[in-house]
Amino acid sequence: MTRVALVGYTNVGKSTIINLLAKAEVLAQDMLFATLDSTVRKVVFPPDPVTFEPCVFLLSDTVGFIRKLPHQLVESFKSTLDEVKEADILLHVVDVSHPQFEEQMDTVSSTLEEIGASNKTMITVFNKIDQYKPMATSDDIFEDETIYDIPTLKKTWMSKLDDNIVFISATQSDNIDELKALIRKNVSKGL
Ligand SMILES: Nc1nc2c(ncn2[C@@H]2O[C@H](COP(=O)(O)OP(=O)(O)OP(=O)(O)O)[C@@H](O)[C@H]2O)c(=O)[nH]1
Ligand SMILES: [Mg+2]
Repeated sequence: MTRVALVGYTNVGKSTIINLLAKAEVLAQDMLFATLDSTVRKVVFPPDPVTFEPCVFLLSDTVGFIRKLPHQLVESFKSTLDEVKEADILLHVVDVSHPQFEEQMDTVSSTLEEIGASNKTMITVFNKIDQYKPMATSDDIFEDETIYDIPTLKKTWMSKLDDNIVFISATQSDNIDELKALIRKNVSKGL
């Protein structure tokens, strides 16, 4: 079965997303559940309306990646790393409303590189668009101001990422269908 792991900096919304994806569509009576670690959920999306293709995968939540790991988190981080190493697909969750979200992404990327997990299929999930505040930056030379709203942001370095990116709000349930469609596309590729 395809394994999908949620990775990302701490507090970006990973647990909120696993609850969102696993709540309505989890096969509650499935006995496999009992043998799984509590942070792993079996997720079943309804068959695709056109192809009737089912979409079933294991989704694991993980401990947030941070620059300096507190001592008491080291043990849970080890099991997180195992989940990540065993995953076929990574859902990299980013809190796009955080002023340092780009640095946080770099921290996650270098951690993934260190554990040899940087070549996995990755879906980048820019979360918390509901509280994103467009930043204004002025150009030093021409003094013209660019307002970095979401559409402008998408045209920056983000446009160089592949099409596996999605902007959502997990708490407002914005664009969750788009996220599900991306997961479905990548899970079925791996079949
Ligand atoms: N405004 C807003 N808040 C969100 C959104 N998604 C999650 N949050 C909030 O962000 C906080 C952190 O969410 P979690 O799901 O616990 O984040 P996490 O990545 O699992 O955090 P760790 O387990 O600590 O690494 C919670 O207060 C959530 O309610 C969102 O789309 N918009
Ligand atoms: Mg969490």
